[in-house]
Amino acid sequence: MTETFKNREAKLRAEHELLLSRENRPSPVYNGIYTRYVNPVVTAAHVPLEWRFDFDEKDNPFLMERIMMNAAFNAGAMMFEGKYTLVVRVEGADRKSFFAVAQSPNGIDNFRFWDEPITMPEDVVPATNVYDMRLTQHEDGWIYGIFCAERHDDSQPGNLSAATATAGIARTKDLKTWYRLPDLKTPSQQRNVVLHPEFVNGKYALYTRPQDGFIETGKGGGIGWALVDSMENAEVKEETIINARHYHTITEVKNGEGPAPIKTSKGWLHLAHGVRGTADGLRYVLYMYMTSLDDPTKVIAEPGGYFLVPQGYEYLGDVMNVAFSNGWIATDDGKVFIYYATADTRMHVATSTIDQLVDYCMNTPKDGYATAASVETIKALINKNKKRK
Ligand code: M1P
Repeated sequence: MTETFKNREAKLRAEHELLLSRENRPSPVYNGIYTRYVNPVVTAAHVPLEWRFDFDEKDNPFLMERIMMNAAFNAGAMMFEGKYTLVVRVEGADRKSFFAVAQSPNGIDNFRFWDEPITMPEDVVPATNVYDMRLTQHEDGWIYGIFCAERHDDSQPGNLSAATATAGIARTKDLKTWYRLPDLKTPSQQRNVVLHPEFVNGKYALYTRPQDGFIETGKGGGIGWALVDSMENAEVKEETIINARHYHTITEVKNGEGPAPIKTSKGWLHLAHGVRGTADGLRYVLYMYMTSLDDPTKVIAEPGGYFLVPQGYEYLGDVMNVAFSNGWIATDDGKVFIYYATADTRMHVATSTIDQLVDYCMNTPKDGYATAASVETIKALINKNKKRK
């Protein structure tokens, strides 16, 4: 090996290690609801060097990056074997997304990918692209991953952008070996399908997001709910909208369930994304709601407005003005680690607690659906503060 190659490799490895081991710090910005962190937790630059560089000098004398990575975002999350575990959507320079596990000892920094990405078996018709896995540790004992399986829409042969979105389903016990189940059968296209962690009336329960086309939800009214008999041949026969979209709100254009909900003594905590149109394109923000423990289709709290939006540099990236989350982790001591992606580019964490999130959901004013109602809500708070002793 030449000295030049040796030095280049050593520098590359040292810089990579510096990034992986970089300590994260809480952001000083306060809202009492959650704490953001200054550094992203996983980026394309975190992807192992072995996946990108050929370290054989004979074949790669310039030590070129042979396979570039574009982004690492929209990760499913769970606590696995005592580690904060993400199933990251890694996207290569070729625009293909794949899943890869990254783990951290503390949830806020030191995320490291496993040696190899996940080999996801195909359904009968192979997908062109797979992304945005929601992980659910189900009470049946399996860990389920539900994700979007995208294929070209062959009913429009001349249109290269025509695609279909279907919910791909796989399950595992160890996050290494995945057993693919048939894709979800539904009357419409589907993205953002999430498995509820418990049986409901002896059935598997799914949060769905019916959509008319690959991008437009059209008359698909919001986040749906469907019971299915089995995950081995899951078919949605009846779908009820449990969290509807509304005119002139953050969900006007679309919404979608985030990660599987967290069970609390006060109800199920949900994190979701809402999409509105702007002159500059779509704006994706995160919002929360709660459903009843007795009847998970019944919304019992829905704070008005957004919960989290991109801040500062987070706006910048492949798809500007996007905050998206499909992973969070609740720990036994009541903390919640919210993993969110920004601009379809990178992963971040914000930390909170079950108590804070329940308080946020129960006590944040609802959307009054008009300016007059918003002003009254603000004035009520001002008056309350005036009366403060
Ligand atoms: O680009 C923003 C997001 O767009 C899609 O989300 P939705 O189906 O709700 O519109 C997905 O492609 C998602 O991956 C992406 O982050």
